Amino acid sequence: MPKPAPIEDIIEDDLAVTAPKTSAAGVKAVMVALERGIAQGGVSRTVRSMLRVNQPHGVDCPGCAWPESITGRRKPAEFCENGAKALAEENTLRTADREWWAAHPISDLRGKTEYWLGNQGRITEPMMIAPGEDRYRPISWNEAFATIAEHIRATTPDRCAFYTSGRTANETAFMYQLFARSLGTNNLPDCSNMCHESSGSAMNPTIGIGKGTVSLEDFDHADVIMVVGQNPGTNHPRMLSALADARHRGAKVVAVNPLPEAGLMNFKDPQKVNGVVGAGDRISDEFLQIKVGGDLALFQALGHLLLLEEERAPGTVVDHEFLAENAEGLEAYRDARSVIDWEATEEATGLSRLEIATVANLLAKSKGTIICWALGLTQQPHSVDTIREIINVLLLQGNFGKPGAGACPVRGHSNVQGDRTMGVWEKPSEQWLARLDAEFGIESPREHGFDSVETQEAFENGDVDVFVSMGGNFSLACSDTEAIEDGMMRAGLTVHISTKPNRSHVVHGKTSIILPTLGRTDRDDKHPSGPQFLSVEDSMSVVKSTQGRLAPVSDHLLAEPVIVARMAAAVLGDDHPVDWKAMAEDYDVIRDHISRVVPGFEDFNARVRQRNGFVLPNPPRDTRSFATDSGRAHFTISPLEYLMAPEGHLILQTMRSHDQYNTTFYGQDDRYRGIKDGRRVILVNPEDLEALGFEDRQLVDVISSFSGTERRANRFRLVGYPTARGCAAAYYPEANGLVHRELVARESNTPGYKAMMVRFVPHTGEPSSTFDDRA
Ligand SMILES: Nc1nc2c(c(=O)[nH]1)N[C@H]1C(S)=C(S)[C@@H](COP(=O)(O)OP(=O)(O)OC[C@H]3O[C@@H](n4cnc5c(=O)[nH]c(N)nc54)[C@H](O)[C@@H]3O)O[C@H]1N2
Ligand SMILES: Nc1nc2c(c(=O)[nH]1)N[C@H]1C(S)=C(S)[C@@H](COP(=O)(O)OP(=O)(O)OC[C@H]3O[C@@H](n4cnc5c(=O)[nH]c(N)nc54)[C@H](O)[C@@H]3O)O[C@H]1N2
Ligand SMILES: [Mo]
Repeated sequence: MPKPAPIEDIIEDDLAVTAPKTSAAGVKAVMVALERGIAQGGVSRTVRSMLRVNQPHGVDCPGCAWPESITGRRKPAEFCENGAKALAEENTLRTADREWWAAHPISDLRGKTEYWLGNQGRITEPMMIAPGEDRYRPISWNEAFATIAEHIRATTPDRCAFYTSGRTANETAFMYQLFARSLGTNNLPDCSNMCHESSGSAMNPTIGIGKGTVSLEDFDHADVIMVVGQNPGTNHPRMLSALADARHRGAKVVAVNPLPEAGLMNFKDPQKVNGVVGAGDRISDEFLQIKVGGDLALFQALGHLLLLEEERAPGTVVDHEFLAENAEGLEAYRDARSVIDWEATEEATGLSRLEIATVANLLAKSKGTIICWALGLTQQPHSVDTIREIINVLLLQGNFGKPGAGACPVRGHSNVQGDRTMGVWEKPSEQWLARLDAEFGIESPREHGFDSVETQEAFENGDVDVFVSMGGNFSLACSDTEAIEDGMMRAGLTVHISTKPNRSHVVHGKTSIILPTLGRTDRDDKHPSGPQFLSVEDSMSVVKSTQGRLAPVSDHLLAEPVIVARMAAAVLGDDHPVDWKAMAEDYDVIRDHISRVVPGFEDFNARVRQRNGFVLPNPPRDTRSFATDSGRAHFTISPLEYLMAPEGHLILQTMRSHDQYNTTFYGQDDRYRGIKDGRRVILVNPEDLEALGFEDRQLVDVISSFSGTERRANRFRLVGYPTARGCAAAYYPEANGLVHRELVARESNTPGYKAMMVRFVPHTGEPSSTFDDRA
């Protein structure tokens, strides 16, 4: 197939808006997926990769972390429109080769949108730009590793940071954290810091695990499933089948969201006849259109109502037996929840008392409740408290360790959960470090390292000499876009292990190196012991293998574990106790180490080769045990807290469109929300538009206020949209410049991407930053 034609950039003035869709998926979704795949990589590559996705011994979809069934219900095609787009992105035959880099001075690339950058294709060989140079030039792998070693040796480990994006496989992640710790730092920020950190911070101390406590099969048994702060139609489309099946069997589904997301309303299963022709299945029985940030108030009210009902009919709601055996703090919780300020609750949630009571009634009767949540809950100042209130409500009815019940934080990146299991964390436990040290004969540092917001701060303060990024697009994923870009450009060396060009490559350190790597779907067979595979862990703690089979677009790509091994060997020298080379040559060697260091991975090499992989131990789910300080689950008490917009302001959340994967854009549309050919939009309730004196489609500049400071982002178009009153929504990453770095969730330090206070002024025609210039 000839190299596909270059893409056209986004022209924001082409924006078209139609009514939001009321159902997700269906045949249209399959068509879109196939078209995108074929345009990028041709028919044969597309079909070959799509048929192997999420099948036993196949390739794990690089899209999301939603699991496949391990009990045999797997469909012949276990992928969704957006997973297929993720594959198409990676399988593209477009290349950003040395001629391409030579033709584009860095000043040009800085003026391009991320959409344009990402669509230039796969990077084909290592590239470097040094101080005084105006464009990237090819270098050899040896020269790249020698340069990295020189920079790292010239500084101290605490001035180096090693970022990980969640696509990184288990084996790579394990080696990467081992490298950082061998060097002497726990500066291991990761995308989890910006994502579900709040979930871990709430769950670890209360139930003794930072992961979900349900399996996919629990969806077959639950009476009530709540989907809170999550847009599965776009971000976890395969979850819709589980919800539709549950509803058919009689389970009630409750959606809680400021937006009436298409996938939460109706679902057309492309694998079923009615999905092809009919209106599709209804998904939600109840839809609570909550105000952004109102969930803590909602779950406190639900707790209050459940306790009232228990008082009315003792023994029917609260699971006293479970609580007596497994939990503590019920008395205090009951006292705290015995009173409620309904006026404040209605103001916080934007919901009526009746709406909340309807859901409380469903919960009271439920014998098994699953509560699912994602980023709508994790990226606000009071996020950790909100999630603790969910845990409280689950505990009351004993919703742990029984069929059809549990906590289900739905994870993002396909291996973000596994990366943490493999020790990518800036706050490792002593137990982890001791096991690592014993296995390898090294001495890991004990001092905790930087998380991602602390890394941002270090960049801004000039405290980063070397930044290494395993995947990801740090500058664009962070808050405070201008400040992080500026900080990154002052670092000594930035190194990006990447598949495609992105913004972080062009707002680089004084010296910058890009190391092009094989992707999930690429064949990894240049090893003395033959072709290699890797492994991942999904959102429900299932570990399984993943193996690509497609021919790489270039002969000069290296696999991620090989890159880490060669970098580590170059930096740490020949007499280092870790045998990096052996691990790079045969990934079974890495897995053998993992089996001795990571609990639950015993006999890893054999078990990962089983057809459906294996399930990690999950004490709350398996045996109702809670590894907290006291060995019991904890109720917690938080004051009522919610987001309050000052006069003339709205609460702004940022979210993903249907055509993007985080900072990667597949296209220019958000089909389900009816937005076409444009991304610089702010969705606002028409009544708020009127109250604030703005017109639909008016061009505005947006000003966010935080703690006496302001951030500004220019040239957005207002779009009247049925979001909750008092709230607004914009796309990530266009609106990231509006998020002040210090606006974070307490305890988890996750950026407040869904908690900005904004006002609008008519657009003045002045671009405010480089980022806006590219509109
Ligand atoms: N196709 C595709 N798939 C993806 C991704 C992608 O970009 N594209 N990203 C992956 C990653 S890394 C992640 S973490 C996940 C993200 O998955 P999601 O969490 O679904 O992602 P967001 O688009 O941020 O959507 C947040 C949802 O929460 C709602 N929301 C916002 N604020 C509030 C609030 O205060 N309360 C409530 N109840 N709801 C609120 C928004 O309206 C929106 O529906 O998806 C993963 N999967
Ligand atoms: N405003 C706002 N900001 C947010 C969020 C939000 O909801 N709102 N969400 C946050 C969340 S949940 C997350 S997870 C972060 C995401 O932050 P990141 O994980 O840093 O970003 P991604 O966009 O997922 O990374 C995309 C890049 O990964 C590289 N890549 C793709 N495949 C591979 C591969 O196989 N190997 C390697 N080495 N590289 C690869 C490509 O070069 C691509 O440009 O963003 C956060 N930022
Ligand atoms: Mo994420």
